[in-house]
Amino acid sequence: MKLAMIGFGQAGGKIVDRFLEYDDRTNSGIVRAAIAVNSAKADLIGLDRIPEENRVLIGQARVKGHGVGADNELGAEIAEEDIDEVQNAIDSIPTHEVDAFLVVSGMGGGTGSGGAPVLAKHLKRIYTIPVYGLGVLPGTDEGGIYTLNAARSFQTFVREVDNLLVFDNDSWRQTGESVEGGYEKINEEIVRRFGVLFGAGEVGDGQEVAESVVDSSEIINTLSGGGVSTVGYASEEVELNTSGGLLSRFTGGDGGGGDGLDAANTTNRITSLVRKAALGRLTLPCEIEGTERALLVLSGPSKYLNRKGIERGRKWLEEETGSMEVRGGDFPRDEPEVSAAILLSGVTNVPRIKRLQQVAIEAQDNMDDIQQESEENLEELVEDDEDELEPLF
Ligand SMILES: Nc1nc2c(ncn2[C@@H]2O[C@H](COP(=O)(O)OP(=O)(O)OP(=O)(O)O)[C@@H](O)[C@H]2O)c(=O)[nH]1
Ligand SMILES: [Mg+2]
Repeated sequence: MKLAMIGFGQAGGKIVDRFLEYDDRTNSGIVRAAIAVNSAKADLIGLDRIPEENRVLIGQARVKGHGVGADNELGAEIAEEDIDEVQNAIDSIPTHEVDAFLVVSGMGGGTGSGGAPVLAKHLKRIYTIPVYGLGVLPGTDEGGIYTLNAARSFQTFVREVDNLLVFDNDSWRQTGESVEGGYEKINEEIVRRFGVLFGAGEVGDGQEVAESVVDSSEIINTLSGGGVSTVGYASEEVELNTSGGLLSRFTGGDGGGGDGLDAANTTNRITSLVRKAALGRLTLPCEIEGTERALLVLSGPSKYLNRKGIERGRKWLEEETGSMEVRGGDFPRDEPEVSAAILLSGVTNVPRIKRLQQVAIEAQDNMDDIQQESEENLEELVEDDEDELEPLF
């Protein structure tokens, strides 16, 4: 499917930049337009691929191009104040050629964390196409302010978008790596997983037509109904030789099926990839049981894909998730691997989110206490004043 991607804040901009690179490399055609919004000038300059005219600096009057320093309320305020500037950039994209918006942001900082939900709300008011969020949760070692920002941002972001796709940095960070090097790898993982999913609905001319190809409406239907989504992924290398070519005649495939491939092997490979994808590391770890809707996308050279494998994988997913709404299909690509990507939409049992919600509630209680305290202080002050003033009247 074709997306208009808007990266909000530094992480958001970097990830959209990587999506453009992925699009170029794989010819997947999912990024119809790319925009970056930030309050930090240096971060916008540091982007590689997003066109310069699509880089929008907000909050100049307030923070002079220096970012908001993880103040997410300030991030939200400047997004509201400068929403027209963001809209100007969006005006230049052909939204009639776009299937959905994808607003991408790191939820732990200030600019993206505060601004992305504001932008999502604005887009929903103006456009009829779906507005999805791709929100990145901070590592738990980043500190309290990042966790608190994420807790707040998550609450509003999930309410404003049609579906919030989540990636949790915390379960993907690797020890012993520099933060930057770590983000490089993490961003690659983000782009691969979401790229395969969104790319599935975008089989172009000249590509082979799949047996049961996934199209954009299936992605949209899986995401509709809202809530939080997570993505599982697994892949296996296969030989990429053109059918009827020299290599395939000599190697004879691995069992002597119709086109040199054993159908049972093909089916078994698919079913085990589906299990690995669903039971392995998800972008947001959770219990898959209780998932409301799911979409299974099998991609790879079409001779390695078959309907039976996909059907079995789909059935297995239905049993494991308990969902009555599991879609599945294939995405033929000439790459030397077969992969299974699984979108689990409307997941309910997510320990990380429960902890974040707890943090938000505690912070709210603290705020209420502080507020009440300051109100009491104020009352006392006024009373004191009244006491003192009384004799005068
Ligand atoms: N996956 C990923 N996460 C990142 C990356 N850069 C930052 N983050 C995460 O995103 C959070 C927010 O950071 P930024 O995006 O830099 O924050 P910002 O929106 O620019 O806001 P301010 O810098 O406070 O103005 C951090 O706490 C990290 O968890 C990145 O390249 N990839
Ligand atoms: Mg920043």
